[in-house]
Amino acid sequence: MLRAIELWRGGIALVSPFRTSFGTDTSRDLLYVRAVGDEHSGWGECVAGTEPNYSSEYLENCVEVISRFLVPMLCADSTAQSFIADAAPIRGNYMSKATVEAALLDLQLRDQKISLAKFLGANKTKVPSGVSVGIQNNLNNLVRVVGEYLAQGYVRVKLKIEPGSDIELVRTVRKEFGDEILLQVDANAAYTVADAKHLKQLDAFNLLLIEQPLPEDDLAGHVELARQINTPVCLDESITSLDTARGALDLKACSVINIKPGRVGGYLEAKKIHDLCLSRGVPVWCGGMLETGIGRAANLALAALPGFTLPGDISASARYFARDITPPFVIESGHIEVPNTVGIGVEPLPEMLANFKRTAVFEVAKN
Ligand code: OSB
Ligand code: MG
Repeated sequence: MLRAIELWRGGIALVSPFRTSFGTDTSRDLLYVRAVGDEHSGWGECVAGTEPNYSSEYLENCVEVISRFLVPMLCADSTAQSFIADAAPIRGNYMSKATVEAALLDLQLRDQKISLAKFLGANKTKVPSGVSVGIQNNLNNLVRVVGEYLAQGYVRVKLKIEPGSDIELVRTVRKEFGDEILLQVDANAAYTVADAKHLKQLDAFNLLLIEQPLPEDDLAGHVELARQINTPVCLDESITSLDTARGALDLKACSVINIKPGRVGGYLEAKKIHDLCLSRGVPVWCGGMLETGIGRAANLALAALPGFTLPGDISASARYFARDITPPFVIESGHIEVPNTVGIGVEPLPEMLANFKRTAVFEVAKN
């Protein structure tokens, strides 16, 4: 039975600034939802950023939506599944819904004594680990940073690109590290379809894919671009649901999908998108939002599903934080182990949680 929902707020510094085409992050503002039951509690991490620049959602807005609209929908019998059905009238707000859903799932799976990986249908005990490399100040730094990650065993490198910082980055990394490494780029919507000819130069570098080249609403532009370039187009920001995934595939706006549970309203929807892509032979991979161990643990469970045939952006804790909120996830021979105990398999360390504030407690009505 669900007794209460708590909101926990805090922050954590990144080990190095992370620059994308939409901005630079040096730390993460954190919001966790804790679902308190009779015997256990479950944790969910909100992936929204401080500012609405990756998508229209942002952290303070999630606090408001969760407190004002989502929590009042809960009762003692709520499950992740009933919550998602009840929350259907609330439009958008995917990251807010995903946070509450994740906490409820963790709680109910702990009660049922099964792991999230098992619940979702995982068939792997560890997953290959890729790394997302932010835009660097110069090419020397890029080579150094990529070299360090490769030395740590990361099996796939993703370079963030933007107009003015693209073809040369890829050329340099290929020249330095060879044609064998798995390499892809992510533009975070920084181009327009008028850049198709420019982006076609990427075809020379045998990339796994180009992620979200154009604005999230520009599906027609992605269709046009995908026709003109040979590099597979992968969508991130544009895919917010099973429906948008199906539409993008039907239209041929993309041939690969980056699945982020936060962006699509939770793990249940993420699983549906995975199932659709698996049935169509469309490769998927698990994206990241610089999550701490709470979100990372749940993403590892998802990434262990059979359709996740490309390495994801789930790196080791040390790639992000000097000290994670949970026991650290480590990379070993290019892989990270999938938690296999109950629920998401981890909890915040008490000494780390001591730096957080419990900013709200909502008692849940007894039916
Ligand atoms: O576009 O995939 C993205 C981080 C924050 C917001 C958007 C993105 C990213 C990343 C980092 O690329 C992935 C990670 O290592 O968590
Ligand atoms: Mg992306």
